[in-house]
Amino acid sequence: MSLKLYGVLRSRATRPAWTAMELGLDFEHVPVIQAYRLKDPAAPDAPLNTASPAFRAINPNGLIPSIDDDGFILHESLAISLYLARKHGGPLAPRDAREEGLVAMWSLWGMGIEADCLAIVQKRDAEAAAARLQAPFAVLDAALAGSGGHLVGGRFTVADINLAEVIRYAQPARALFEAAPAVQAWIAACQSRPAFQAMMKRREAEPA
Ligand SMILES: N[C@@H](CCC(=O)N[C@@H](CS)C(=O)NCC(=O)O)C(=O)O
Repeated sequence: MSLKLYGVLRSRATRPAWTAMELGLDFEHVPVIQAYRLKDPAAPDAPLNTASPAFRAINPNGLIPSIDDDGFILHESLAISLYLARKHGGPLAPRDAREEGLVAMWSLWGMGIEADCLAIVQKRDAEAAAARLQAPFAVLDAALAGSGGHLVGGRFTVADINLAEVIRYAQPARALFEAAPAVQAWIAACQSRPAFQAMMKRREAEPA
């Protein structure tokens, strides 16, 4: 049995890496780097990157992360996290169809705000992005306040991982969090988990 995760952790690969670490899975990490971070991705001595033919054979989209789980290839960070939770079960995974719906809903909801969250961490018109995020943050704040501080089932699930790893990109916009105390408490709780901290330690050990 073998699980390979393709993608440096300075990428959306944090989502499946965190999920796998929460689940206590052994996995081989293949640090495929983004081609745009290399001077010459096609150079013979270039590290394996998103433009490398060997990686394109795994993911023809040329994007990280991907996994190879015993020959089952899957792309898209959020889908990979959902798959790992579904496969390995336990409290991280949805317990019934309703929870499955809610986990999917919050993961997809995160996709709707990802571009604005990214704009903040990447300092691209960050003020306008933060202004657009005020309304969704108010929605999330009310949802968390009304459900005991977790998104689904009153416990930490893969929905929290998927959404927390989108919301992290917005953290430089502190005013957004000050106006949404339940979001602030939730992200702090998510990020205090040992598996998150272990994943971030590995991420920070990678070249910037
Ligand atoms: N929706 C995809 C997005 C994947 C994506 O855009 N990955 C970036 C890194 S975070 C990438 O591989 N970029 C490589 C490139 O543009 O060459 C996911 O969530 O997995």
